[in-house]
Amino acid sequence: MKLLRENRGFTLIEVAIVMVIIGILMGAVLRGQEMIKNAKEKNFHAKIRFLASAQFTYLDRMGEYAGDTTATPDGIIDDNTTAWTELTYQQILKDVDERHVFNGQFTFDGGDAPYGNYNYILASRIPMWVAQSFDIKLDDGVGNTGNVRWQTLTGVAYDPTADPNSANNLYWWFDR
Ligand SMILES: [Ca+2]
Repeated sequence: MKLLRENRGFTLIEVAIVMVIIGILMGAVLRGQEMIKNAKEKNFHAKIRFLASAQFTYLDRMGEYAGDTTATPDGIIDDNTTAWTELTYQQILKDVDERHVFNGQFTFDGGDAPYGNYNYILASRIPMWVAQSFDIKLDDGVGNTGNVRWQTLTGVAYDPTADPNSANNLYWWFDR
């Protein structure tokens, strides 16, 4: 009789308890992933805005944008390397600011279509959903119109049906 009791396997209650524990653990993992996702998105938004304000700080201090290398500054950033050298020399930015949380980097440039008279910050290799969320915050939420634009790494412009995690390059004409 004792032997029978010991070999009876798991009771329903025991199975239920184990399932509940597994459920709680999975919920915690998913919530954790969601929190990390949100934190990275917020960090990215804050960082790119910080870079724009860094250029305005430099403009205020030096009378021209960092990276505007024409002999008589024309207001258009034309050299990203110089932009970073000047911004870090003025201690407005640090070298590490050049990279973002999605493992791509920021580039300052300007003078390109469709807004040849203005400057942009390019953020490379960010998930499409982050590009879109930034566009919604600052612009129109559409990838091929307005001051915020994004496209795939191979230059395919705005495809709202694409995988939201696909890598995109984001352009923000921050001084327009
Ligand atoms: Ca847009």
